[in-house]
Amino acid sequence: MEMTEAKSKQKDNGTLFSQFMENVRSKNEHEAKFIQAVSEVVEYVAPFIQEKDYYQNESILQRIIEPERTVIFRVPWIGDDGKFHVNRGFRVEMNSAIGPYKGGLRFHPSVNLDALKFLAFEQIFKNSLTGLPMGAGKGGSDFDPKGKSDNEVMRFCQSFMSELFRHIGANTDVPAGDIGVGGREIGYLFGQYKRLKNEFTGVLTGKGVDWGGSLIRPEATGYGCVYFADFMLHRIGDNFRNKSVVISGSGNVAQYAAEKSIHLGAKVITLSDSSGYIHDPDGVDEDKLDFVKELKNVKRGRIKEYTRKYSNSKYFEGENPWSQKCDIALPCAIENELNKNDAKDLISNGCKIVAEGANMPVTLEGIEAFLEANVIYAPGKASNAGGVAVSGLEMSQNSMRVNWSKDEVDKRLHDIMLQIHNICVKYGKESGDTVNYVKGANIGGFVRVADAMIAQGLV
Ligand code: NDP
Ligand code: 2IT
Repeated sequence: MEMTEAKSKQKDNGTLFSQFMENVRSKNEHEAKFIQAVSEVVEYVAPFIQEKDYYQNESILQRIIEPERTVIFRVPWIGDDGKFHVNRGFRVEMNSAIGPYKGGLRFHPSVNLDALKFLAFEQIFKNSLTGLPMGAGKGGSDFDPKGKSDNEVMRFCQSFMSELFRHIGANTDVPAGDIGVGGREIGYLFGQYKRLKNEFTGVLTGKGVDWGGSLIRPEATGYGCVYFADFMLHRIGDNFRNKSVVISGSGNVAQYAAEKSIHLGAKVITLSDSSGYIHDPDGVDEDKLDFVKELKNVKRGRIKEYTRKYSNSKYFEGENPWSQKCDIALPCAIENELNKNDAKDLISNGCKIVAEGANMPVTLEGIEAFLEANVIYAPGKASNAGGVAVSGLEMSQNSMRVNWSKDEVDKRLHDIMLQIHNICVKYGKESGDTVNYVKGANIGGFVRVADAMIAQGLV
């Protein structure tokens, strides 16, 4: 039987896209995380552009996966003991179609080109969804700040910036924090940039509020993630009140996801770090959260110490929190921290909503399990966009030389998260009233950048 023209075109395109993924795999064969991130996007964007010749004729997918520029450099520094150390520094300048490169710096032993390419790729779609004029980048180093003195961290940051400064700028590339890079590191990096360029500009975000930073930036990713989860709940006539929430991580994102969950009347029962997790059956309240903030941000201690102070809680060494019964799960630590088996545990324990605070914390098989079980699942590029969104607001305030109030920034953050939610619903609507937020975020994020790339010609 002869195929209709449309069907035959569909088949050709199916082959075209499996060939596309084949090429991505062979060209980046040692980059498993990057391949994972690309295949999640292509799964949804490929069918969307099937009938749109202009995206295909202009090779948008082929161009969008290739960083515009990647810088790799040596970072030498001296330890407190007088010994020499060398780390590797990176900046992946991924896409500048809709604004200067924008994205965080990660200091963690797992940092390599693969990790940063996946993060920079995710950032394209995330930054696009915010509606703000920000392109995409990511950088960092395999330097491990754990166990280092403040002076060692300062010397490392100064050395890192001594190379990075020539590649960045307020209108070129604006780095920020990520894992292992918080207020302390941004301060040292900013100080060195200012010294080298003799310029006080908004070249980094996440700065201290007294020297160009924005109120609500520390809270933004965690708060934004909970706002997003709350919008998903509202769509099905529900909310956070009295829900039990399982959170992984105990760093910047986890702390403020916990804080906003508590504000909305939920009970946060877990937090974790790379050594294990704590379960508090009474819930982490605001006082207990203050203890965690002091423990992690000032004393730089381990989450295990929570159980010494709060005796009703229990520590699980070497485990993640996904086996705990909950209504809402917010993975806020690191990529691939929640696999298919973890997803199955959450599903069988009745979890209804998963919103990613971290970048790509759920594996592809985990996502599939959630979607099959009709768990409402938000990918990080949508639900954790609040951090970079407030970074964008910090850039605006720096350009205008003004400081917005806490309420002003929080309201803007809330509005941006709502707008992202609505874009996901628009592009992710499926049969009946269901929304596939992965589809919505990928297509919604893609369109703006792809159209800008076409408008700007072959670059
Ligand atoms: P932090 O460095 O403040 O905290 C990271 C947390 O994750 C720590 O509790 C850390 O524990 C834990 N962690 C690290 N590695 C592992 C592991 N292998 N298994 C379990 N837990 C681990 O980073 P952030 O909170 O800023 O970042 C967390 C996530 O959110 C990352 O995926 C980041 O990319 C993403 N994100 C961050 C944004 C921001 O604005 N900061 C914005 C958007 C996304 P330990 O102390 O033991 O290392
Ligand atoms: O993954 C992320 O979006 C971040 N780490 C924040 C980036 C930023 O530029 O604020």
